[in-house]
Amino acid sequence: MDPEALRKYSALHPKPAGLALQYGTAGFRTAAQHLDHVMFRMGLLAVLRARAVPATIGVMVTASHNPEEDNGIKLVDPLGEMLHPSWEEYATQLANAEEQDLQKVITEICQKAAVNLHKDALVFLGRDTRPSSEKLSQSVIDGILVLGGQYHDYGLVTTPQLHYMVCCQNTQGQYGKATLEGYYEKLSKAFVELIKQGESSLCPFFPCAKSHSSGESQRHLKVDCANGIGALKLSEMKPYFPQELLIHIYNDGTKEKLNHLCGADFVKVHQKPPVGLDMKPNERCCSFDGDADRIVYYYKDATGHFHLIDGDKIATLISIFLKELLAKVRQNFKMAVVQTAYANGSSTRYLEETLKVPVHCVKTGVKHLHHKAQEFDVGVYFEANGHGTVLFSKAAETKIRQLVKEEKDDEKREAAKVLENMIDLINQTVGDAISDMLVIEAILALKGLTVQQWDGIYTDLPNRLLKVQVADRRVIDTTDAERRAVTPPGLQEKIDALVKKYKLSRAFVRPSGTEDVVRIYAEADTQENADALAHEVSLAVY
Ligand code: 16G
Ligand code: ZN
Repeated sequence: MDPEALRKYSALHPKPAGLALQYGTAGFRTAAQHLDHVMFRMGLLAVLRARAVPATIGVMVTASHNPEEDNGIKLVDPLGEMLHPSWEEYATQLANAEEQDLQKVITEICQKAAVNLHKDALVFLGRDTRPSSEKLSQSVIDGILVLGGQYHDYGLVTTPQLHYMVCCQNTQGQYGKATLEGYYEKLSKAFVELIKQGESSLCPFFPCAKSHSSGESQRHLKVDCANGIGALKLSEMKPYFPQELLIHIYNDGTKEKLNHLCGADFVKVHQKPPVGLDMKPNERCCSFDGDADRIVYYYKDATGHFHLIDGDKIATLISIFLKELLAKVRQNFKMAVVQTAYANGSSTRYLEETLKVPVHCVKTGVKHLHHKAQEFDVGVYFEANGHGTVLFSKAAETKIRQLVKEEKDDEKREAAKVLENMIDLINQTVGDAISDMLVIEAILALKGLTVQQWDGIYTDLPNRLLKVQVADRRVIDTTDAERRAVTPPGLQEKIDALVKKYKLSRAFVRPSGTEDVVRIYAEADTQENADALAHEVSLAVY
């Protein structure tokens, strides 16, 4: 490391005095004009991480569903996972170091993490469509180069595409080719094969699929791309499945601002359709978020009533489908669903009692769900907000591929074939709106389900999400996957007493990991009761 070069380049990316940021659940995220030094320093950190593992590391410049004026950055670990928690700590230290301490902090990280400064380092870089992203990723590059690292800049990509590239690179191509064509080809080949399987009389779901795919109207899907990167990447991918799915892109970013009155977060939070997408009764629609790692579905019924199909219903649909196939391949694979406290109570009840699939609840944040899901042969995880994917254990994947090649029993082999294509279609590195969308579309086609039938699997309990500003949100500490408050003393008892007043009720409070607020969630038998309970709990928090 050349201290003089570090000083010189760091001076070109000065830290605003007094600014302290934290690497939170979604990396660093704030107003774009405050992030230049963070970008430079995360370039440095990515090189250190790449040398410590050693492996290729990813850096994504995005602020997901935040307003267009914001930006952010996240590091991606070798197999496409979120950055290891011990390195989140280093990221925070490095981002907040004063100019004169930068060298010292780097040396400390190198010592603590046993970084070999002589190793090669390769960093994969990607960015979203925010106006600030291009310049900010140049600052990341400056950081990479100062420490002698190398980089490959993928330019405009979705967050999950970057995760995919990093995983491909570090598994020597076993997961796929680390190019955009590689991603499009892998996913679309699996999708087209699934749709084709649905047309064969050997399909495990025959004749459901036949009736579905013959209905031309069922092949149309309206996609709100939040005026973001999803629009660019989805239009690049469309030609790979010209007939199987007819995609209509809305909010493509040519007219309006990113995430403005549209996108998955807007639709989920406001429980209403995005602006800029005209919905006819019973048409199937979905929304991506700003970096295309989240998805929700919805439709309007004949009376004009809006129906949201969130991450919980997506997890349920996928679980029903996979459970049926797993029963046919008869391998005793262990399957489970991972949710957070925000999962609608009806979804948990349906999964446990009707579908008889074990459900686990973990803390909010993709990394917690992902980690838990890795314990099973088939781990389905989704947050209610539409973040999620499915993980297959190596053993299960190997067995499924073997059944496809060698199994003589038609029923078993055909079910394994569907599973094999699902494995290839699913982005197992992280939740991916494009991949999840194709998974859902394939399932609806194979099972011959309409969006209304999917929605009707269970009825959501009415719920309300509130946020309140308190003097210090850290006074609230939670346990039991954030479902119970342990501090301040007495708060949980108050919540328990309030919950008892209503039927089918549940409520919890937790400090946000991304905003300076406390979040309150309540559900109950009616919307009035859910609203009242949430309000009463919010008063107890003050
Ligand atoms: C982040 C998380 C998301 C979580 C949200 C909760 C990732 C990639 N993203 O956006 O999963 O739902 O934070 O925010 O982990 P909150 O702590 O403010 O409620
Ligand atoms: Zn996102």
